[in-house]
Amino acid sequence: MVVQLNPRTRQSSKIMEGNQQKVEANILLLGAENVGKSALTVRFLTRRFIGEYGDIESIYSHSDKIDGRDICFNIWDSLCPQNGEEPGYISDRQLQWTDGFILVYSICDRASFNVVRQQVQRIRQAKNKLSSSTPIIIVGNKRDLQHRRTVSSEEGRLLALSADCGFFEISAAETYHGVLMVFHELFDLIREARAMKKGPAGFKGIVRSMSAVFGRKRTE
Ligand SMILES: Nc1nc2c(ncn2[C@@H]2O[C@H](COP(=O)(O)OP(=O)(O)OP(=O)(O)O)[C@@H](O)[C@H]2O)c(=O)[nH]1
Ligand SMILES: [Mg+2]
Repeated sequence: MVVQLNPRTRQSSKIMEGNQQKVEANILLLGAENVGKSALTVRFLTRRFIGEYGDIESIYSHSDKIDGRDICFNIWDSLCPQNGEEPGYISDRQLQWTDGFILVYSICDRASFNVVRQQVQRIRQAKNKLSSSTPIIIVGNKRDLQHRRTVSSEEGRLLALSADCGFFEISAAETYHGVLMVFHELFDLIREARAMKKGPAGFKGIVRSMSAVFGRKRTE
């Protein structure tokens, strides 16, 4: 089962995106050590859960189709900061690269929930370094380990509500579907943020492409 909270409606992104070009989205996974960032990434890329992932930091490219449109996801599976940086640290390079964040904690690890809380604050305070209002999805992972739960669903949901983030509780170990929902919901929010950023120019774009269609008809 997946618990979900949508921070905003989805309608505007669908209205604002007119053309059929391939769309790219850079997605950064953050969170404390051992919470399942790599498990989520690998589940999304391969539909599989393989158990152990090692200490690898990578950026993966993955093509997908959403609503008949080709999407290229670039997914940065980060490692918890080493080199003496504090656990919630996010580099400027990461902030500038990403179009959307997935912040992962484990429902059995309260310290990892606190790291996500810090990271939400950092992202919200770093507005000037981000290209636009960059969407965040908070993910409580390891939902299959109910007997070891130390963070309630309610706490996760409240944190998300307070900072205008999406929220899911999932088990990367048990289901592919929940992971898919996380990435697709974030992609919807990214499209929405881009459409909002475009503002009136987006509308001009629509008018331009309509006149191109009418123009072509007249010459046929
Ligand atoms: N029970 C359970 N275990 C999981 C789940 N997701 C990941 N794990 C396990 O948790 C451990 C850590 O998973 P990783 O995906 O390597 O975690 P990570 O956040 O990438 O860890 P670092 O890269 O070291 O920061 C592994 O042993 C996984 O098998 C889950 O949903 N349920
Ligand atoms: Mg990892």
